[in-house]
Amino acid sequence: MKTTIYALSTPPGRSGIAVVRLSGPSARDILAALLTEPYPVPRQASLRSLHTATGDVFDRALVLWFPAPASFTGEDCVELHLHGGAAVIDGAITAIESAGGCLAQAGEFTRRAFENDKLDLTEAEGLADLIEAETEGQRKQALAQMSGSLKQLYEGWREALISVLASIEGEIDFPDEADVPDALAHRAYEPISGLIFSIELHLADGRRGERVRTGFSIALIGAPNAGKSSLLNRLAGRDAAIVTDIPGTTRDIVEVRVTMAGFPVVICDTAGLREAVDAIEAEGVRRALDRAEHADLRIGVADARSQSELLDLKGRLLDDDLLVLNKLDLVSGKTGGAGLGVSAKTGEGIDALERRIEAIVQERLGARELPALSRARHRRAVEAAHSALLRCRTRLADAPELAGEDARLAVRALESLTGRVDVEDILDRVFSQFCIGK
Ligand SMILES: Nc1nc2c(ncn2[C@@H]2O[C@H](COP(=O)(O)OP(=O)(O)O)[C@@H](O)[C@H]2O)c(=O)[nH]1
Ligand SMILES: [Mg+2]
Repeated sequence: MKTTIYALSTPPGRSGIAVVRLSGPSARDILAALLTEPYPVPRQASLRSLHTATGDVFDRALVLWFPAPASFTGEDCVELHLHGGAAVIDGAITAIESAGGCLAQAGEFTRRAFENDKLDLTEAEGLADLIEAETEGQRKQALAQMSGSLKQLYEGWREALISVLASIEGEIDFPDEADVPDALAHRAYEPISGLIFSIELHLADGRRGERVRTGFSIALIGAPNAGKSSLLNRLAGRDAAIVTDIPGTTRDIVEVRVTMAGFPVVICDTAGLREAVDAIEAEGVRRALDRAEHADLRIGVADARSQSELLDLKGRLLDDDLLVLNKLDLVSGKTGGAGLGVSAKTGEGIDALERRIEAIVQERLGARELPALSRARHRRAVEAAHSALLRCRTRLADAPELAGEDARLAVRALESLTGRVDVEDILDRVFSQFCIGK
């Protein structure tokens, strides 16, 4: 028999209300052990005095009773909306433990909900992301995923593939019927190609969903003293990096996390690019180049007075990157339109630069019609399904048995996404990221 678990589901510490949750076959009896007044009606908040085993009243609080299966976990559940003081919570824990409750592990409530088919693995991940969400864009993506956007997509592919698999297997079972091999290749080719196309669209999204979760990265690069650190501080709204007039001040990468267009953005200040004067600076330059290569966007910063800095940066930036001409305050007249003119010193042009960055972030991360895969785990499984389908398609005409095997592999890859097939290590990894009480 399953244990009955409990946990404090609100953060520890003093608060107006603290919620302790119970789930499992004894949840009902444990609540009964705390009460002397009538048992609450299902799903209705009831005010009750709560007692420890020795008869001590530890709180007068709202209690909720959710009989299975209409609960978050699908099991009998109880919620105690206690007053959020340490002694009250201690009293509740003592009373619950002496009535047979066991402290839940991280993510155990959600894992039970998953085991009872209340949600699939992608929805559980969406729930974890929603709890972690710090920006509006993250919230929207997490909420859509928690509501089944990825599940529907993957389940739809799986169903389509299973009907293709059925026709391939029909062919293997009745090989003698006239002209069937050609018919099979004919029947299966189109739907498999359609699936391959949808999967390729899903994969080729510039890692949008993963970036929404982890942050869009921007690297500031340029010559020493161009004003990269000053610009970082402007964008961050605080003195994050040291600014001096000594070239080569910045060596380590300084990262600042900001929210732009509702998405998390990580801006990195880097060492100025030049022939380094010592080993430390050389390492700084190496790191700067490495970061620039892996960033989602590079912002080249040049001193607006220097033609050579401008030329050097043009060689380092990609088409979609930004070029900023700094120290506009020292230039008389215009900058000639080669880049965005700003002054990190006076603040001139910074608003316009921020709007440009926001537009880029919005364009690259903003919502599309298709839901975005949001984790490396999804990408690996979708890629596995994709390569199995490519093999399947080439084998349709000549080797239907092998094609069938490939189609089955693709089905399995899709099923590992939603957690339909048991992949214990994946489950452990997904649920251990939750906090205790969720
Ligand atoms: N006049 C002026 N000086 C600037 C501006 N931006 C940075 N500086 C100065 O240029 C020097 C180098 O700045 P810093 O941000 O450390 O450049 P970095 O080496 O690219 O990080 C410092 O003395 C700054 O005060 C600007 O827009 N106008
Ligand atoms: Mg610097």
